[in-house]
Amino acid sequence: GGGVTRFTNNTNGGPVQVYVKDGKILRITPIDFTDKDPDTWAIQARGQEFRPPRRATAAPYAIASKSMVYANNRNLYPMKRVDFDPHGERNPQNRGKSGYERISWDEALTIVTDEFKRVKKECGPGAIAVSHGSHHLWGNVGYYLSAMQRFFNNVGFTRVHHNPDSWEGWYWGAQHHWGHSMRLGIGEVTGQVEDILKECEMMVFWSSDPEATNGCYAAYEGTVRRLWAKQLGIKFVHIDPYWNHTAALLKGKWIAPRPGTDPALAQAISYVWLTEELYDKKFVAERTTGFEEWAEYLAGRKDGVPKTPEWAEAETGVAARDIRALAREWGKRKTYLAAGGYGNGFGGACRTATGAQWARMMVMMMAMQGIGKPGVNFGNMQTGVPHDYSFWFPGYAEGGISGDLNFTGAAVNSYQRIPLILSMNPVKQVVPRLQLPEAIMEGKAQGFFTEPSCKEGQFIPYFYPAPGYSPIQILYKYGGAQIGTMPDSNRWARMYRSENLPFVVSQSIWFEGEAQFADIILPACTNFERTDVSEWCSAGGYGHQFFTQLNHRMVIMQHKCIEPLGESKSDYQIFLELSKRLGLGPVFSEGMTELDWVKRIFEGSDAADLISWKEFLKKGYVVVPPEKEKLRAPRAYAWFNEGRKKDIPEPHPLPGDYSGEWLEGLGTQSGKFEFIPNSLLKVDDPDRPALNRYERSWEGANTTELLGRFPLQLMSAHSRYSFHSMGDGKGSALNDIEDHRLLVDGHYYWRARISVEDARSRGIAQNDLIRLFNDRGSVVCAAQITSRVRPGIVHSYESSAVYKPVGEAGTSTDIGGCVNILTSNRSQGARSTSMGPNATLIQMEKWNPAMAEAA
Ligand code: MGD
Ligand code: MGD
Ligand code: 4MO
Repeated sequence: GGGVTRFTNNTNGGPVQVYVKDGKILRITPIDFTDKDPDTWAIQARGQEFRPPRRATAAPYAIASKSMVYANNRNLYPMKRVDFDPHGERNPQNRGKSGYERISWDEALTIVTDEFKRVKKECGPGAIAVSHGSHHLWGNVGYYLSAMQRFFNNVGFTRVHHNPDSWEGWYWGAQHHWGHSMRLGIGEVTGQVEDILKECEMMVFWSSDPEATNGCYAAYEGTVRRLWAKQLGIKFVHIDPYWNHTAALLKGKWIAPRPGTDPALAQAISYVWLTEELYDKKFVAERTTGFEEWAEYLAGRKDGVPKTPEWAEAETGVAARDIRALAREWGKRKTYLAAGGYGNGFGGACRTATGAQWARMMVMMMAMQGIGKPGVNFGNMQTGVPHDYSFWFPGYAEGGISGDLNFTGAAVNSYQRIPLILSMNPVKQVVPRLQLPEAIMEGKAQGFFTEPSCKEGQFIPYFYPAPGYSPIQILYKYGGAQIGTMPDSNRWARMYRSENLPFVVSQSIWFEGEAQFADIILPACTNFERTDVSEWCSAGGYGHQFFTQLNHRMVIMQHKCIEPLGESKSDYQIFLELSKRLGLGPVFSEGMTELDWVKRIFEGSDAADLISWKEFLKKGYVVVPPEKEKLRAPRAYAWFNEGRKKDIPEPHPLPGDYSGEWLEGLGTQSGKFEFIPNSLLKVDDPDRPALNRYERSWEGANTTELLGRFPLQLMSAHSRYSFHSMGDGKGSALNDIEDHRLLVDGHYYWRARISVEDARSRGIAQNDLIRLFNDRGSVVCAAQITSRVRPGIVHSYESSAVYKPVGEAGTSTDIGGCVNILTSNRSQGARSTSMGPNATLIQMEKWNPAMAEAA
């Protein structure tokens, strides 16, 4: 009523309803179901029935969407840096210093396409590099893997190749023991919820904080399920140097190892299992290889160091009696291991010097415990909901309208179901994202691929510049989060000032982070200002079946709720306009509008079997009915445990990756779980020995020399409130959460959590501004003094959207809160391209703005 229209849309943190009046968003709310929506599943266990509430939850950054749309730093008009002249002086050294002037769309687009043509003619293929984030506002048409990929394939571009940052240790380590390359090394995701409710007695959360990270994209869907586990009296243990939000909600035993020493803790637990015969001998004998050699290592038969709880106490700071008690209880009870927030692997302590060692230990421990028998598995109630796994709607990594069969997951389903003109990038040069600054400034870089089709793909190195290709001349930056999100990120600020980079375009929604270094800014709009369609929490690709985290699968019409603000345009429209100037307009659009594409995707998907197009447009969403109880997907790894062929609904691994018959065994050479992986034996990598022996972090509690100057270990986890940079800064409502940022003298400072003891010894009081620093840089945060961290540890979040140096960019103190300025860019191994930002030592002191001049 009152001229208010209710639309729907979808976000990284849940689907929402959007109330609009007079072309303005009034409010944004989560979706409650009606009686007309299909039934909700229920599970009977231990004499009770468990059924989730009939609604969709929403994350803080979803609810804050309105303030992101109307942010005070929206890019509303095309802009040109005042002292950038494409036909004269370009002044790259002034990027980030000089201001901007408004120009017309026509002028902006012409400058960009003229530059494309110029560098292609003058320098040759590869001169245009494209750098995007890992994430995106939700959708299948507007996503970077969709419209952007389609456009740049038609231009030809050097891809800035992402390391598997969400999966690091799992990808480079764990997958060699148990396969799962197509999930980048993490495990199967079916049946865990029912199994936990029926069988499980204890859950060990190991660097797992789903109440902060929601697994990924799943809002608070898993919370109710974890509360069921609590209600059933399942015992909880939390292994995390930070008393995290999940621990605070569920309670239980807190074990706080020194960051990065976790592999030692895991080895001591395994040692107790070995010596006290608390492991599954039958499983180990029949389903695994290499255990004898591993057992010898644990017992210290060769190196003379038995991996006892006392040995681990010295490394980890965890009392030997606690380690022994945990090992005994774990060995005797039916236990689930939650590794990382998603539970089945993915994240956790994988982004540190010892990340691959840790992820390897997680799967090796589960192999000792006989994974797949009732009540013994990976999980934390985040995955394994009883869904209809046969229902298909494309996830974003299935490439949307890209038509790209090589680089997206389009070849799995999309290309057969959603006909479109295919596209392919003729440029084979790639550059590792983690070394983009070196590639530009020093002219060379080397990387290893994120390659999901097999576990050996990661061993193949690539080099920049690639033979026959031009060095990068144009950086086309889509979004601009990386000073907040990439390790040792002052490098990015320095890169932008380089003479080697004649042209920088930023296609961004907000003027934040890296956007201030662009020569031309093309203003994009949010998903609330354009049309799209999507399934909630469906990633596709490596994130196969991510929707398993939800209580209900939902396909959402992403209505265009309001007109784009100012002169901003959807990314699709920007790429269409650029295509037109390259003579590629119809090839890009196929004569279709964004709404036409949405309809094509909808009609190619199984959603069209559930609801008519008209009804879908009107209602805005459709809930997928749950699978009938007797058809429910089986428990993960039950097939492997029981020695049967694989019977769970996933298309992994590729047929050629089985060593026996199709569906027989894991994706390893032996088909068994390999304690000493054959694939690692073949490469002889000193940083990843086949025998997963404990190696200390290169920057941590044992690097005594550094520790003298920088005695604190910095942890930079994922923000509970924003989704990386999305939702942070920009005058968003999230700024008002004092746990996220704190307003001091008109500036919202990023938070750092420090211990009572470290605060006292430095004269720091609650909410004081503090300067965190090391040899790499210096960042100011507002102190939050808390007992949730032990002395010696500073806990903060990565991913500040705001980069605000007080002096020279790239060297001076940042008051925006980009703690990644402090983190180490060292790869976890010389033969991998991986990040280990949690291996970082710092010092801190009180700060006041007057110190800015000195810094
Ligand atoms: P995002 O914020 O996801 O971060 O790091 P990034 O991928 O760098 O970046 C998305 C960018 O795309 C933003 O700039 C956003 O504004 C832009 N964008 C989003 N939607 C649109 C759109 O519709 N149009 C346009 N034009 N732009 C859009 C994430 C990365 O961070 C990840 S995934 C992990 S797992 C790592 N975690 C991590 C850590 O644990 N510790 C430390 N220290 N660092 C970390 N960095 C990594
Ligand atoms: P992290 O916050 O990096 O999240 O999900 P995760 O990788 O699970 O780490 C989880 C916990 O590990 C933290 O509580 C941290 O204290 C602990 N930890 C860190 N180092 C160590 C260590 O050495 N030992 C031990 N024992 N614990 C350690 C990441 C996932 O989250 C990803 S990859 C993405 S892209 C999404 N990002 C994201 C976001 O940015 N915001 C929100 N709200 N949700 C998100 N969900 C996703
Ligand atoms: Mo990630």
